[in-house]
Parts: sequence; structure tokens; C-alpha cells
Amino acid sequence: MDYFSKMSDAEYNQFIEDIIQKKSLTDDDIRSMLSATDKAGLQRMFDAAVSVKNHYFGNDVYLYSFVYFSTYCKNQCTFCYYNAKNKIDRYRITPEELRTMCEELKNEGVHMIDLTMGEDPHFHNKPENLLEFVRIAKEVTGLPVMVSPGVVDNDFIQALSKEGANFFALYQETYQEELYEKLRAGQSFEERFQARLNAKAAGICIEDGILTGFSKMKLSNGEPVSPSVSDDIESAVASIRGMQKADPDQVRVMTFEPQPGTPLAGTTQASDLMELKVISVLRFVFPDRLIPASLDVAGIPGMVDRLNAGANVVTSIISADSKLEGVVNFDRDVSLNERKRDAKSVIEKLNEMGLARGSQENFEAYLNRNKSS
Ligand code: SAM
Ligand code: MD0
Ligand code: SF4
Repeated sequence: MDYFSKMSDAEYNQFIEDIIQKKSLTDDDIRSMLSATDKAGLQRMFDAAVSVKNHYFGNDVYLYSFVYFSTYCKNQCTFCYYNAKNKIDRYRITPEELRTMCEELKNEGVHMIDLTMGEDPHFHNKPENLLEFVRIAKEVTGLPVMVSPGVVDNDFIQALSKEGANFFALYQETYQEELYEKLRAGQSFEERFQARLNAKAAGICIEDGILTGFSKMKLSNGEPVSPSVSDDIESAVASIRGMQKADPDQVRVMTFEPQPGTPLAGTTQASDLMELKVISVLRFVFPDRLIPASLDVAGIPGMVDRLNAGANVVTSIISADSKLEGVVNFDRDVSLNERKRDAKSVIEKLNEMGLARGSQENFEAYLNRNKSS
């Protein structure tokens, strides 16, 4: 029977209490949770995750605005639309355009600006170009800034820290190195891990993340990848353990969405259910950390499911009239004014759910929680 279905009410309450007391789960506990199929058991798992989240964060939800400022990239991640080999229209915004966008963003009610880019040499080879963007975003909005620049060296990270970057997002995607090789072909696993450690040592909050949904993964010649990397449950267990090593401030999971024109384009899209289960498990393993619900995977309906599974942050918020892209863009074909990924639509939905936008003060207290005063 499923992990949660078989529990008595007393055991269920004790489980929540244990997690709040930071009791750790075994790999087998996690396997059992992730293999749950029984509806009532699943609902109990999601509810337990929400109870743990409520203990640490109450009804507060934090909102990040997403600025994908350059879609040029030198890498060839097999899962990504912005893979250097993909023949797509790309853009890079100018500092003036960023300034105008930030003027609009500053009153929207988001807590942080996430500046994300492909590994664009224009910024990668000239840190000053990125530092200027961080400076503009901070100056104009007065808000904390997250950077998602890909792998950068320690000098670059030191400079970002000096410039006041608050969060460094860099997703390992998987801690199964064999799978990593298939996803981030030609990129060093260790350097990616190390960049995150460097950011942490420089006093910047760090986010790690994993992908799920590769069990039906096929390469463009139609061949399945080896079975040892195709089990989503084993993959999630290994990756959750991997993420624990650097003690991240924020952890995420996203469902892999096959992208047109990429080597994994022919792969069947997995359902979001595994992602929801992993969100709950992340809440049990990282009870007091930020866990996002990305609008990029399934929009506002998907956000509701993710918050109900234990997430407490909404990411990939894009202004109603923005022409910029997400990384996955479930709504790539939807006309811009129908996207509904703006802060106002998100806050309305939160309120309907009995949740609320958290205060800026609480959010910044979280960012500073490891700094001695
Ligand atoms: N270029 C930088 C990097 O790779 O670290 C930052 C941006 S990258 C586009 C952000 C993340 O989006 C990736 O690390 C990956 O987790 C996620 N992502 C990209 N393509 C995806 C896809 N097709 N399905 C799900 N997630 C995807
Ligand atoms: C998101 N599209 O939050 C963004 C992206 C990068 N820091 C975040 C994956 O879904
Ligand atoms: Fe480039 Fe990042 Fe996409 Fe990889 S995931 S191709 S590094 S934009």
C-alpha cells in the first residue's frame, strides 16, 4: 500500500510533526512516496506537504518576475529550445530596454527580479555587461535580484556578489551523471556544481533544480536512452540527495517539456504528476526552504496544483504586455494578451485560494537569514 494510505490519523500527524522537527527520510521512504498511485494517499501526501509549508511560511507566497534578457546560447543542451543549434529567432535586450522594463515591473508586486540568459558570449565573456544589468535592475526596482547566467567562474561570481546580486540560480538538472551527459552534453558536471558552491561562499543565496519526465526519453533517431537513466523515481531519489549536498536556499523540480527542433523533440511529454509528488517530497526534505511553482510548465492552473503540493513561490511571472520568452513556454502559441502570467492574475488566483502575497520584509528576512547582523 502507498506510504500515506496505510497511515492511521495519529501516524499521519506524527509524520508531519517529525518533518517539522527535521527528521530525515530514507531513500525507501522517498521511493514509496513517489510510487504512490492511490488518489486518497496522494491527496494526503500533498496535504501533509502544505501543513509543513504552513508551519514555516503560513499563507505567504513570494513572486519572482522573469526577465529572459538574452536567448543566445553557446551550449547544446538536448532538452532546451535555446540550444545553439536550434534555428530559432533570438533576441538580446539593451540596457535601455531593461531599464524601461524595470520601470514597469517595480510597481507590479513581485518580490524579486530573475535575470536569466542563455550562455550568451556577449555577457559570459564580458562580466561587466551582466553587472550593468544587475545594477540597473536593482537601482530601478529597489528589489532583490536573482541571476541565472549559467556556469560562470569564481571571479565572475565575486563580482556579482560585490554588485549586490542576491540569488544565484543554476540547476544541476540531475545528479545521475549518466543522464546529465545526455542532457548537458559536453558540459562539466563538477564545474556546474562548483559554481553553485562558489556563489554560496560569496554570500549569495543559491537555487538548485532538477528535471523529471525522462522515462520515455528518445533521441532524434527514435532510440530510447539506456534504461538505467530512464527511471523517474530512481532519478529523483538520486537528485534529491545530490541537491542536499550544497544546502540550497531554494530547490525546484520541473517536468521536462520536449521542444521543437531539439534532439529530444520526439520524446513523449510526461504528465505533471511526478513533478507534483517530487514537490511534496522536496517539502519534506527541505521543509523550511523556498520551493517554486513555475508558470512556465503549466500556467496558472498548474501553479494551483503546485502550491497545493507544497510550493510557496511563483516564478516565471511575465508582464501582461511583455514580448519576452520563458524557457519552456507552454503558452508559446498563445497571443500575448492572453498569456495571463502577470503578477495581477497570479495574486487574484492566490487570494481565491486563501493564500496571499507575502510581505517584502519577510522575503528579505529569508534572504538574509544566514547573515549575522
Ligand atoms: N542558460 C542558463 C542555464 O542553463 O543555467 C539559465 C537558463 S536555463 C534556460 C534555465 C532552466 O530551464 C534549465 O536549467 C532547465 O532546468 C530549464 N529548462 C530548459 N528547457 C526545459 C525544458 N524543455 N523543459 C523543462 N525545463 C527546461
Ligand atoms: C521559471 N522560466 O522560473 C523560469 C526559469 C530561471 N531562474 C527560472 C526556469 O520557470
Ligand atoms: Fe543554453 Fe541554458 Fe538552454 Fe542549456 S539550458 S541550451 S545553457 S539556455
